[in-house]
Amino acid sequence: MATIVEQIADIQAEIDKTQKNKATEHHLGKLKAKIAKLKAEQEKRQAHAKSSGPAKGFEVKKSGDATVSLVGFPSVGKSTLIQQVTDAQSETGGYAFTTLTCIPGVMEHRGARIQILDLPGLIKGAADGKGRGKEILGVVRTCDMVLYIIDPFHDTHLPILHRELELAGMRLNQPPPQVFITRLQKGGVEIRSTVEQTHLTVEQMRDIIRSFGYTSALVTLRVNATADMLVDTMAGSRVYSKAVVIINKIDLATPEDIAAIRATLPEGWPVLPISAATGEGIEEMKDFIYDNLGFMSIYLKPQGQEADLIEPLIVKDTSTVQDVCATLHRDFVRKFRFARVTGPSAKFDWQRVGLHHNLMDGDLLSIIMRR
Ligand SMILES: Nc1nc2c(ncn2[C@@H]2O[C@H](COP(=O)(O)OP(=O)(O)OP(=O)(O)O)[C@@H](O)[C@H]2O)c(=O)[nH]1
Ligand SMILES: [Mg+2]
Repeated sequence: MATIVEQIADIQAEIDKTQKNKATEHHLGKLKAKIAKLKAEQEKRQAHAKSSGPAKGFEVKKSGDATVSLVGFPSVGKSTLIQQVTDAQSETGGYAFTTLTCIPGVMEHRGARIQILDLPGLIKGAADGKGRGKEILGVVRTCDMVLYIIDPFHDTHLPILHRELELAGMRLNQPPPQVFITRLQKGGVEIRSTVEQTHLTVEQMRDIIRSFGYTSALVTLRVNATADMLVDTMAGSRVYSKAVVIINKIDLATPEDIAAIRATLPEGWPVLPISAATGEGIEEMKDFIYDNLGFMSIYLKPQGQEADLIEPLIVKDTSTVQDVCATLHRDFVRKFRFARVTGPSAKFDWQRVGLHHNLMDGDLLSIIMRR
């Protein structure tokens, strides 16, 4: 009997050689469902085998307002880059696998403390454990954002890296699918849909759901669901986060080289060319990271005191007054009366607002509480 790893590899090989089109989607979906089930089984066994947490050299103590991981092939310049923007001492070298463990550094920018993790180079087969791939991907999964680093001379790198992350259950630059599945005791698999379904028939969907061992379930679809979406929702261990791309070593490239590599990147992904060696683009990169993490700075003016214009509060850029109150102290929500705002989100200075007001970067906020 083949081991789980062999079984997964066999099924993956079959997926790879199957053409992707409407006629094969259901078949591929079932194969992917099988892999998802086998992986769940494998993770369960591994969790039993070693209960001691991350491998040595890969235990990361999270710090700061967000964490970003550097993901790239060996020798693309990850360690050179982290040295440019943080205080981390990560060895660099002109040979592959200079970095062997996870090395954290902190970049302070626009009032935010952003933790950056230097990692060993990632190679093809990483998701199966090649080159400490499992340890690396385990760290990448826990981060707020993936910073892919490529150079202008290898247009195959990004697709390979991206595939390894996908195999490790990461879904980047895409929202979780609007698919909701609740297991039921009886009644079979019922599918309710708010939009037209063109990818799969109801019977094919039932088939995929049943292959996870669910005989009865309520499935609610708010999207035109693909087999991947069903499998991802059933598998449950997917991580949805953001990814950006840095093109390094532009000091060695012509503008044409850079344009050519750019043209191969997925549409709509944030991209920035830099040179970690000469420092070109490094200042822009700090803004680039900060902006893509989606932060904003909120200045606080305690009631009856001067505003603190030196140290803003760094919060997610989707935050409302209530979110800010909640980060400060639970009393701020419980005893909240109203707030006053001056700045980009205010119609006029010291506009009176409630808990659901959406704040904007650079706002000055004063919270008025009940006594
Ligand atoms: N010309 C040029 N060389 C660079 C640049 N960035 C890094 N290098 C060189 O590329 C080599 C590899 O750099 P590292 O920073 O060690 O690469 P790494 O991605 O950390 O490599 P691993 O730790 O092995 O995965 C070193 O010789 C660096 O000096 C760059 O922007 N331009
Ligand atoms: Mg390195």
